[in-house]
Amino acid sequence: MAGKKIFIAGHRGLVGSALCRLYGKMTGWEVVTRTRAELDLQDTDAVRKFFGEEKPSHVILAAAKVGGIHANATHHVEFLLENMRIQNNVIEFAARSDVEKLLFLGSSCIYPKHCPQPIKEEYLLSSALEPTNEGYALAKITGLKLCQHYCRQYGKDFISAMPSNLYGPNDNFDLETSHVLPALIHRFHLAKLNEQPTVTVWGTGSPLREFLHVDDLAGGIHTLMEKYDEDLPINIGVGKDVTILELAEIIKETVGFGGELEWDSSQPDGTPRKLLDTSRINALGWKPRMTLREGIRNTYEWFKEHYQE
Ligand code: GFB
Repeated sequence: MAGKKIFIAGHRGLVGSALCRLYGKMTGWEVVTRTRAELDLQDTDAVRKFFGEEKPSHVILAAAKVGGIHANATHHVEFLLENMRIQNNVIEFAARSDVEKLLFLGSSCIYPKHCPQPIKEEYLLSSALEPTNEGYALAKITGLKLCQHYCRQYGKDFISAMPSNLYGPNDNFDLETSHVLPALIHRFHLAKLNEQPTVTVWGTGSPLREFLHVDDLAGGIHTLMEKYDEDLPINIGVGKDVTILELAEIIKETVGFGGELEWDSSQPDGTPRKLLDTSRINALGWKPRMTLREGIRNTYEWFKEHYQE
């Protein structure tokens, strides 16, 4: 087969940069990327022009407006509008320019707030969503449904992957808008530097979360690009979870902070648990390699080398 040209949309982000690290090492793949200044994925005409000129054979849609529980709970309009604009443009013009395969990235937050755990893909839309991220979840559900119907109606090999909570290099570490793992790395790091007696952690500490390092995710995505062509979304996760309290204690130890934890119960806990059933992707031969402690160590080292206050 002629050399494959893959467009990695969102290449500077947490997931996109991990995909570039992986595909950049592989022979037979030409990687195409565009910064937001070069190509605004919310601009329909610009996306149409890009696909008409570049004609990638493969697309991984890892570009999105993302954020932690506080950012999501206070910006449903932006999470809905911007993500739907991005995914509608990329998915439609990938279909119109005969892209051979497209993978759309969703999130474990698309599943109902209360459903049996671990969560199987068929539980989608079986009951109400978690309110704090309804905007983002609805956008991601429409994206996976658009791919599913392009597959069924037009025979497009457009697949959707639903990862658990992610972390790793190039994450957003902002104390207010980021996800819990990078936020706590940043917060414990500052507390250690400033010799603070305590660190404040949001919520009660009792929710459970499943954390997958993005370099493991990238391997899972490549497995799906090579071996998966069904119209059902497919989960990618590590198959076990930890409480926010346990996570905070691992990060406290990794950073080397000697003080105490304080809990800010004015902040929401969000969904109580969202552990993914990963038996379908495991059956394709993929499983994660990194333990949570190794992944947090890797991420903290990256943070110390790159993060500017
Ligand atoms: O990672 P996180 O922001 O998002 O929050 P979700 C996870 C849990 O960590 C919540 C607690 O119970 C928070 O109360 N937490 C404790 C903190 N301290 C902090 C902190 O300093 N920052 C943050 N952010 N949380 C997201 C969705 O839900 O999951 C997104 O909102 C996306 O749309 C993402 O789907 C994967 O895991 O609750």
